[in-house]
Amino acid sequence: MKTYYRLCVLIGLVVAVHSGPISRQTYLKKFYNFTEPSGAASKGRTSHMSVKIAEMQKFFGLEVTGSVDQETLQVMMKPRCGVPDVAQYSTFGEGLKWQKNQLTYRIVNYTPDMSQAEVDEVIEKALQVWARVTPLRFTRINSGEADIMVSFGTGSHGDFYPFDGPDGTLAHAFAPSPGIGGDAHFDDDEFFTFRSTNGYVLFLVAAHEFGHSLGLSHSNDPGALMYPTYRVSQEPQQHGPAHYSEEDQRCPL
Ligand SMILES: [Ca+2]
Ligand SMILES: [Ca+2]
Ligand SMILES: [Zn+2]
Ligand SMILES: [Zn+2]
Repeated sequence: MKTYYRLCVLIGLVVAVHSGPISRQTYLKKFYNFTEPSGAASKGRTSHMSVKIAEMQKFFGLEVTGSVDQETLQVMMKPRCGVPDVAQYSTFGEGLKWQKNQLTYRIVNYTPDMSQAEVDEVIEKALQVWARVTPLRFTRINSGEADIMVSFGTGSHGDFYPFDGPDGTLAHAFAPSPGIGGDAHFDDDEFFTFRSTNGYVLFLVAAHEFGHSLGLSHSNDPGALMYPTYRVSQEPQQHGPAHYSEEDQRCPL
């Protein structure tokens, strides 16, 4: 029995270590196209890594030192979008545009965190954010392939970008193109919420992801909707849970 107990503690520790904060290396690989040089170039690896750290520090307006200090580490640990900040290197795509203004979307499945009616409303409102400022119009379909397929999944979920459990990456979306292009995936290991402060507000995450679905990449303006990390403003909540964009639009929920 005692051995069994020890084993459980041990397994618990292993799980805790593996689900801990993302390593700096993984972060730079995922979001800054850090690649490990092959062969004996371990010195090259260190300097290549510090170039990538500097790139990340520059993007977030941190002091550019090329080494991971406390402030840099704090940014790395923030929950964020899974699309890289240097999108030109990524198969998520960049600079692509839909060749039409009438787009379809389909909600493929639902999160258990919210009612289906809430998810439907959130997705529609998040798309309307973009319909208001572009010529694009969105029509929902319930079967077949839509331009923007919206789905919830955990871990490996059918593309080359597995989710990572609670926190870390919250969602990702692909730039316009046929097939997976335009599609938005949400990590269902997160707790999503309609409007409470407990959990990630799905509207904020979705409105950001749909920016990628329409071909936008990340902005380094902390006030912009396309800023890569998740945040909710601390202002009084008269019109909704948060304001989210550089045009100071307010959440319509
Ligand atoms: Ca698609
Ligand atoms: Ca996650
Ligand atoms: Zn993003
Ligand atoms: Zn995905």
